[in-house]
Amino acid sequence: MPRKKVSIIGAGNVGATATYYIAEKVIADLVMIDVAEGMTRAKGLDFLHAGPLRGYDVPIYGAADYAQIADSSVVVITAGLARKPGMDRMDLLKANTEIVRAASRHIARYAPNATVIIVTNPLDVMCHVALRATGFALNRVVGMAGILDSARLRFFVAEALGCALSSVHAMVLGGHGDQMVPLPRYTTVAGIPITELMDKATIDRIMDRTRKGGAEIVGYLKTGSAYYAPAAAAAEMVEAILTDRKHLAPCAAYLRGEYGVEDLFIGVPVVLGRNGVEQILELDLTDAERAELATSTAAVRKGVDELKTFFKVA
Ligand code: TXD
Repeated sequence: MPRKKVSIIGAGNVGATATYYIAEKVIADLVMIDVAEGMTRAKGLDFLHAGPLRGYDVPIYGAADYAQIADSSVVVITAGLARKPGMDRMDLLKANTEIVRAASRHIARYAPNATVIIVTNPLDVMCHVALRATGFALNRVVGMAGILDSARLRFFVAEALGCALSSVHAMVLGGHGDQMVPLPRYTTVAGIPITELMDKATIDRIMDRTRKGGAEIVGYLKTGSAYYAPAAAAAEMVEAILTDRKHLAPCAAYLRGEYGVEDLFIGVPVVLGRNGVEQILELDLTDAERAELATSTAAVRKGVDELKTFFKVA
């Protein structure tokens, strides 16, 4: 069976790193599209040169021309501006809307059967832009945030308990922002909720560090945002979809009444498979968790409303 094609729009830090991680899985032919044509061509060649050493043997092509993404099964949009120190994710709204909208129109034209994974910030709002601009079915547009946020939470829990990362599973709901909702009751070590294993002060500290995980890295980097873990999260989503893995993880999905939310992309547990978002799971939440989710949802709603005002998006 011929390998499927995966295209990455934006060959910057997240896009190029995700391309590299996917190449190492040897599950797809790869195309990177970027307005910086020389840079994307260079990275494509560089990745090919690494193939003999790293043990992957897949075509990887960097280009500026969207025709190259033809018939991709999955397209990941990472194109856009990255957050600078002191800059809120919402500050990126206007610039990145134009970029994501243009990319989405090209995807609809050249890869009409693709599932689209959005990475560009502000994440939940950009999902909305892509859904409208592609005209794709609701299950075919999904945002990457919860897998990254829960990976950070998993690391902090494993570090605090001194246990293996692979034993820790975590759940983070809500928008991808400081008001995300990490859920201690649904964060477990070998099936044991961390509420049974740690005191409240430790849990609160870990949850706070998870919420600020992106900002902590921006603070050190000064001129950009995290990209190794974000790229790994995007690569995991690509693999789940391409290999029909039915992977259950938090992703930004379009809600139609689930969790009491209508017409908004919010991070919730989903099953990722060949058809994109194949299921949305509704967890039982306490009143406090529900209230946190409502606050997070309101922040995303505000972004979408601003978007509608600026750009007359439906
Ligand atoms: O959890 C998450 N969802 C995120 C999101 C985690 C990390 C980064 N997150 C966001 O992803 C970040 O706030 C940005 O909005 C995107 C991309 O971050 P990255 O760190 O990769 O930014 P870079 O290195 O600046 O790369 C962006 C690339 C760069 O090469 C530009 O030339 C390109 O995007 N770009 C374009 N490509 C194609 N088409 C257009 N119009 C375009 N404009 C810029």
